[in-house]
Amino acid sequence: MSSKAITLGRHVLEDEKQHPEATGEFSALLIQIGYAAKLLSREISRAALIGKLGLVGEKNPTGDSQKVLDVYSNDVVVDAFAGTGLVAAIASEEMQKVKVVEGSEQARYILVTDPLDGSSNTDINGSIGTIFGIYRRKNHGPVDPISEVLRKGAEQVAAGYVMYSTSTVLVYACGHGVFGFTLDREVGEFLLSHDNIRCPGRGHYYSANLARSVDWHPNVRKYINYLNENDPHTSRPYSLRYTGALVADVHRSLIEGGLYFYPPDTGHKDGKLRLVYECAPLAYLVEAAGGRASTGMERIVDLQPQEIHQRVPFVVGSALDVEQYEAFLKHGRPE
Ligand code: FBP
Repeated sequence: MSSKAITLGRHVLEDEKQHPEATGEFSALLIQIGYAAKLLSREISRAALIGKLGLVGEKNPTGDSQKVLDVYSNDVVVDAFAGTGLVAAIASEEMQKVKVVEGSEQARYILVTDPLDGSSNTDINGSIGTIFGIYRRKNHGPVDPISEVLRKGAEQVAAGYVMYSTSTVLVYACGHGVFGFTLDREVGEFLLSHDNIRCPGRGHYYSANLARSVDWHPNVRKYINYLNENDPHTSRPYSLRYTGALVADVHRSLIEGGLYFYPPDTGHKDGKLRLVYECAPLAYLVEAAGGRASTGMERIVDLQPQEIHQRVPFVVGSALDVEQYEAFLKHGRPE
């Protein structure tokens, strides 16, 4: 490995130089996320050896059975910011309420997170992830957790994800492009591996749980039939790839093009994915790379959340593919 490799810390600090008004808190926050990701990467990779597989026997705020790694990941993220004075409050998939971070009332940032995405993959060695979004505090003084967290995704100042798979990759955006870092375990550093990621305009993969398609809007089913038709001029048929982890399917769409969608169905009348800490951060990031993210009707980052664990229909990925999904949903045809 060349000593010229750019670490996450160096990248963040160089970005800070573009902000003469910066206090260093934002950089420290991003570096602390990197630290939490390293810890999680280590423990996740040996979870089967240290009794961290299986269920805890509790349900999370949206009714999902909590895995041991769900709870552990939430603790790691929360503990990583305890006493740092960097984050005033944290909203998480694994916590009913927004957590006001003790002693950090003066902190200038808010963190929203899905500490462990792809829970159904934990015990089968499948890809999993962590999703995060960062907001600047709206108000000063005592923290009003709800108003600080129920914000439009467009107000985020940074967002990203970590993917724990064949390697551990951290991808983030904070207003100047989208960058990916791969964890070099020996060195213990995230090193720049994907510089200025641009999402291809169109791909030839789609990710969706087709087992639920019987419940989907007929126009969504028309769209799938359209993708499965044979027409080399439009790169069809597309190939189906569904990992069971949103982060992994979004990562593929970001790097190779294509899209992921989770429409409403009988069991999820508003869709399955949570707006505040799953959809809004990924939408911010994918749009920063030139992609697109919506409910099929509305842009995700324009949505005003009504409650912390609110679910929304979600389609995300290559701009032309998502636009085509939206056209099918509205008109039942490609445009
Ligand atoms: P978790 O954050 O609880 O894992 O839920 C989200 C998720 O697991 C996504 O990662 C994935 O794409 C989807 O739900 C899988 O849902 P389903 O099993 O219904 O296809």
